Amino acid sequence: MSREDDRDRVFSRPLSEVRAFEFNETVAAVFRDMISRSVPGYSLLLRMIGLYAGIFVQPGSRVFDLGCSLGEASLVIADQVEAGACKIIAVDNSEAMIEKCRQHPVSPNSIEWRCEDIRQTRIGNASMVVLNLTLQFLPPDERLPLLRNIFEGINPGGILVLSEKVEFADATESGRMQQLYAGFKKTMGYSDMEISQKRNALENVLVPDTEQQHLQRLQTLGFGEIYQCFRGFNFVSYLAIKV
Ligand code: GEK
Repeated sequence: MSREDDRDRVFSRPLSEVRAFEFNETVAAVFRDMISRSVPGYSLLLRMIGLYAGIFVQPGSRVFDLGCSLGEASLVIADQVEAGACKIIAVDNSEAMIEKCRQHPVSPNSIEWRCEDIRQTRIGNASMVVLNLTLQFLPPDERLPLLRNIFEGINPGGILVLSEKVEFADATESGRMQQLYAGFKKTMGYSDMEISQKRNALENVLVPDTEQQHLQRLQTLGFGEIYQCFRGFNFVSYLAIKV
């Protein structure tokens, strides 16, 4: 496939009907380009995940990458930990995504690619769990139960990495961040029509929480240290440590 074929053009033509966004084959084929141009700081988020892996992954433990898409976070983690030191379980319920992960030219033995709903994944002996831009796709009332399952499966000293698009309670801040985020996407080469059609497709599919909701949930669960290590416009990433 040429670089041009990898370019995200999913919403570049006027659509008579904008359907709900799906992680199907069309999206999987261009996903690397789509996420890199849509999430401010995406490559930095991956670097941070690699950095955390070097510090927090415990020998003999397991690492979970939940909603792994094309497995970028798992590949970065595998690069940071010694071969055989831990098992990385990369989970996504999109067959198209997992199929592409399995075809990856360098798929280390330490990674198990799993096509599964993350609500069914049994978490245990985990020193690191990654939810990099995934929780926002779960129905809101299923987020706390998933996070509780994760918290209970994390070893003392282990971590959760939670990156999300966020909403703002304050109307001025909300409007400003939407304006800046649309401006960011334009700098990344998306047209006004692409931005607006994608926004419509994600309506009710990606439902963001506020920063307060995220922090409150992580505190309620009992994470002893919670740090917001990244914010770019309306995207944040937390490092939560189970002490
Ligand atoms: C990255 N983490 O590149 N079970 C399993 N997978 C799910 C579920 C579910 N219930 N719901 C959504 N997904 C990645 C990027 S993308 C973020 C994550 C984005 C999967 C979905 O199929 C998709 O691959 C991923 O979560 C979200 O570091 O597209 O904004």
